[in-house]
Amino acid sequence: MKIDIVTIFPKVFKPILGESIIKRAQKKGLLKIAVYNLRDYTKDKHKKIDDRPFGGGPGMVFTPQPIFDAVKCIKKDRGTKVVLLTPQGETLNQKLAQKLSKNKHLILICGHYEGIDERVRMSLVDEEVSIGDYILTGGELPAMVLVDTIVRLLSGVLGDKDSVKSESFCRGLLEYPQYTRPANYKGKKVPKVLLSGNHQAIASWRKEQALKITKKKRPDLLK
Ligand code: 9D3
Repeated sequence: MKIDIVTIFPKVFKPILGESIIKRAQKKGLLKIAVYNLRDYTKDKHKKIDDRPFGGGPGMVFTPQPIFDAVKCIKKDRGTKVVLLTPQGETLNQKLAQKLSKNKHLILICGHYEGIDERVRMSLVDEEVSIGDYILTGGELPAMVLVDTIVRLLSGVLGDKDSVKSESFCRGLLEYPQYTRPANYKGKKVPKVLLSGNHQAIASWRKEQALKITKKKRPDLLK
């Protein structure tokens, strides 16, 4: 998979995308991420990327030209999906991540507080994504969140141990409680069943716990 990110803050991506699982996925050749500075696509001599809104009002608006030119340069074919990170988008969840992970090529455009010219949304954007109902200063963190959740779904990225498959064991439920040694920590004991060696009993205890915790903390997941 190829993911291209268009942003006015290219530097903030390097330390996050250059680490751990995302770095490994790129080394294995399962994924290629590139970050593009929107300012490099301006034709304006001052590298201006925004302007005052027509009709007046506070703030500035991203001008269409640099975004159109950046996407034109980066886009490969009809298989490329252009995603705008914006508070107006569809809220990201595991299902949307799964859907987006099926694409060969994504272009992520990081929106900003100032907003972008509507013609970009109309003519360039295939999908608008938000990461939740709270206000951030820009689409950079949401783009990184989106990349992170997509990358771990690509086949071959995770090892067998922490594989995506094991999530289907208790799919849709919160995790059961985990314990490790010692079996008795300053008088706080690990549930006996986990020390019993009875795998069936352990499995049903975990299922029961997962259900109980989900009912208490996230009843919406059970519907
Ligand atoms: C002034 C009105 N604002 C709408 C509530 C406009 C606005 C605020 C913040 C426009 C953009 C932003 C910056 N945020 C994002 O670009 C963003 C975002 C977010 O703020 N929350 C959750 N997901 C996302 S994805 C992109």
